[in-house]
Amino acid sequence: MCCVLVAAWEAAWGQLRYSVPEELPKGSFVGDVAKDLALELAALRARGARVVSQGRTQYFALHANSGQLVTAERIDREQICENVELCVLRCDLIVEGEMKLYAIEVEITDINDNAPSFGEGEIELRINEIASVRMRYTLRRAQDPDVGSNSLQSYALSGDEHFSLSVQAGADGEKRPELVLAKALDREEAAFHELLLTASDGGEPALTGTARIRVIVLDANDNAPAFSQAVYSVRVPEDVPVGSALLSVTATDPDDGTNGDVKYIQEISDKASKTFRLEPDTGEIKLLRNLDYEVTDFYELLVQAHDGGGLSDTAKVSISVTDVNDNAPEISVRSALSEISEDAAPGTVVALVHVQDRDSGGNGEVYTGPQWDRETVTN
Ligand SMILES: [Ca+2]
Ligand SMILES: [Ca+2]
Ligand SMILES: [Ca+2]
Ligand SMILES: [Ca+2]
Repeated sequence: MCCVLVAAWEAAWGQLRYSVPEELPKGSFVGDVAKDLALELAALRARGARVVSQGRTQYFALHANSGQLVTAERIDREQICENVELCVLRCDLIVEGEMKLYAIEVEITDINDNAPSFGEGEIELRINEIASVRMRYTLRRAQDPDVGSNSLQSYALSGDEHFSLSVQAGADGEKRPELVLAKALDREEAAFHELLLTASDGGEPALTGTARIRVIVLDANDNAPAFSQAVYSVRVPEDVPVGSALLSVTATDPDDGTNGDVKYIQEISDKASKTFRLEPDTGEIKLLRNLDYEVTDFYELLVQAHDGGGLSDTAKVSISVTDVNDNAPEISVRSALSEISEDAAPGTVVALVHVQDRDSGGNGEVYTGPQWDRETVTN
């Protein structure tokens, strides 16, 4: 396998150049030094040939029996040649008996041993629900320390029709992913959006890295409170005690926080405001003073629901007061004869009596009958 990957470079100006992929196991074949330098193995062995790397770590060794250059360490291209496209290690073959030194260059070629990575944690974005479609949001870039086609090639986004992906190429050729708002948000419909950003390199096979994107949709006051009914009607008996709750009005607002906080207000110009009190927090309508069907049998109130962001709704409240038999009939003598002859003919009018009951219907019907006797009239 190693031998297939390894290719010997032509020796030029007495210099040997080889090329091996990174991450080969220790002892892997790099180049046939003895053959390429036309040195005899016996001479190499006899004269004490060795390979010395430039730098602290000895990456290569000379295999004494075969005269081959082999790896003395596993070589990680990304570690020794960070951000360098062409990664070359240099060493010298020293033949002590001949006092000769042959320079050797070994190019370490890249293998696709790193997947693109977005680092730790998910990407969190906070976007207002009224953000304009086509707004762009910069996303974290993925890193892939490999080079060429083994490095980062493309991004893809999945998860939600509200968002699409745009990849901009920077001046340095680096790809910058951006999230684009493709469809208007609505916090009341979805307060969060979960997306998946995938980065791929161009290796064979391609490696990928993913990042979860969590979009938190911030609230705007885009809903007015709405009453459950346009008109609330209630019938209450006139003797209902002061302080009683007669009915409740309810408005809902799906927004968040103060944008969805509903307070109820009774229109103060209303004459009914002295009789009824609307509780601002609950929408309960309570009786402030006694009702009297005989004075007012119908009230109409206008009530408003306000949210904390200045939007409101109005509803009508109709209160019908029903009669209770709370009045005795009143009798008044409008005119009467001061005296009457005892032989007055039957049918003589002796007094005009006015009988009144302030109640209505059956409660106000006055029955004048046998209890009316002579004593009552003359007294
Ligand atoms: Ca890679
Ligand atoms: Ca690599
Ligand atoms: Ca609202
Ligand atoms: Ca909202």
